[in-house]
Amino acid sequence: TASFNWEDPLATSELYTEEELAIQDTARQYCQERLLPRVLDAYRNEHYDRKILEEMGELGLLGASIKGYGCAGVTTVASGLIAKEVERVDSGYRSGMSVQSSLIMTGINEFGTTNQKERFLPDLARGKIAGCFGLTEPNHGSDPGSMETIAKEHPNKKGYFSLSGAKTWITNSPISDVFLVWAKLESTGKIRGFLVEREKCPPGTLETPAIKDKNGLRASITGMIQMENCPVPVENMLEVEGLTGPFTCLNSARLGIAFGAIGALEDCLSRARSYALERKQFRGNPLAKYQLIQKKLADAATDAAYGSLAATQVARLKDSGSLTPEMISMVKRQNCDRALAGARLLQEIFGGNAASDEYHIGRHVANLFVVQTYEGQSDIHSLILGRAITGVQAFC
Ligand code: TGC
Ligand code: FAD
Repeated sequence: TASFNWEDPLATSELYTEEELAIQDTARQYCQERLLPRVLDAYRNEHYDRKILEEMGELGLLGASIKGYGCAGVTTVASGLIAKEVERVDSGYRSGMSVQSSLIMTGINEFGTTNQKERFLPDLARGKIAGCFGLTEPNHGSDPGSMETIAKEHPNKKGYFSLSGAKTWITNSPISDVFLVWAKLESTGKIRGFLVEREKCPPGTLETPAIKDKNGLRASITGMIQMENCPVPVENMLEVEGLTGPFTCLNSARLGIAFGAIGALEDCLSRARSYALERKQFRGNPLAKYQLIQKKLADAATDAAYGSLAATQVARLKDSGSLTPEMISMVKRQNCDRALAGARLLQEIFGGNAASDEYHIGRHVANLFVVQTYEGQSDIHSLILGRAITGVQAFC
């Protein structure tokens, strides 16, 4: 007879193939053995170890669902499980991986020329080069369609565009070799994607200062992309026009976040459960004996189980070709909201010790606020869903 497993209450793992489970195991082993021992130091010192991308590349974790070009070609579910294992350690580590895998590599794979794919994808897959995705600007975050970054014909260099403008809050920008920058083409007013290569930019045309002193996602590096008449060859423009380009990349990354946020919540749950069993208050009773504590654990376990099931279903629908972007909005929003709310509640179980970073829970809470904000803040996903439900758009 079946018995209840608090770590997988709805037996979601039964929906995974043996290969998917093996990939999850490999990712979990790497994350627990190699990332977890580094995370406290990285978070305290706001340091992202560039070697992590190479290590992930060696294991085939980067751009894992892409077929060819040195990528593993796994299912969307397997790729989601990788995100879940990385974020079980820290959202910032998942962030560094998502930007490389889902944002820049997906952009090149979906909309790149054969030449662009051959030039960039194998090195990105191995983590030999680092990439980032520049959509958000200082004046335009939720509304990227109003971006001000401009690409125009270069006045002095034939066969080149000149890019000017600023992107902000860009994960990996200070350490990136290649930047997928979204800009409006002056001649058409349409948004286009450009692959900007750091080593080919003349001095003073590209700056990528880090944004320091963050109060979340400190194990990930974030910065700006400042461009002033930055020359980019015509052959580095992607073959897609309009917001469909960046949003297609975001579809992939947002689904990864739906898995990842649940990984973070599961880590909070496991740590809170252990703490509640060990910590004794009032006549030697463990906290776990008290009903209010049990309710917190039950709520978080339920949200994690529902979130895993839903993300798995959406990933399967992606692979069978029946996905709609609204499904992704639904799981990105719900899983981030529930992970953040759950982590905050579980934090209470640690009492004063929650204030020490050695218990890890405060780090997850601070990270999950950011995860709920980037790639479409939850209220923005509510509006995407509201538009799909009513047929009326409420953005402006
Ligand atoms: P809207 O009129 O809705 O659409 C404009 C065009 O885009 C197409 N489109 C999509 N295509 C593919 N997938 C999707 N999910 C799509 N959503 C829209 C749409 O069909 C249309 O095409 P066309 O051909 O008709 O022009 O655009 P809008 O300007 O009204 O947009 C509103 C809204 C709210 C949906 C959108 O702007 C939005 O999602 N805002 C949130 C911004 C966001 O998510 N930014 C993310 C920045 S990257 C990031 O945060 C990375 S963090 C990574 C990490 O560290 O892990
Ligand atoms: P705003 O758009 O100013 O929104 C502020 C608040 O107003 C939000 O709560 C929002 O939901 C609400 N709001 C906005 N419009 C409406 C409306 N019409 N109706 C109701 N409410 C509304 N971007 C990238 O391009 N690449 C990256 O790699 C990247 N990495 C990031 C890493 C970190 C650590 C952070 C913090 C951000 C990152 N971002 C990145 C940017 C991120 O995507 C944006 O911060 C996010 O999209 C929100 O934009 P904003 O900060 O400008 O907020």
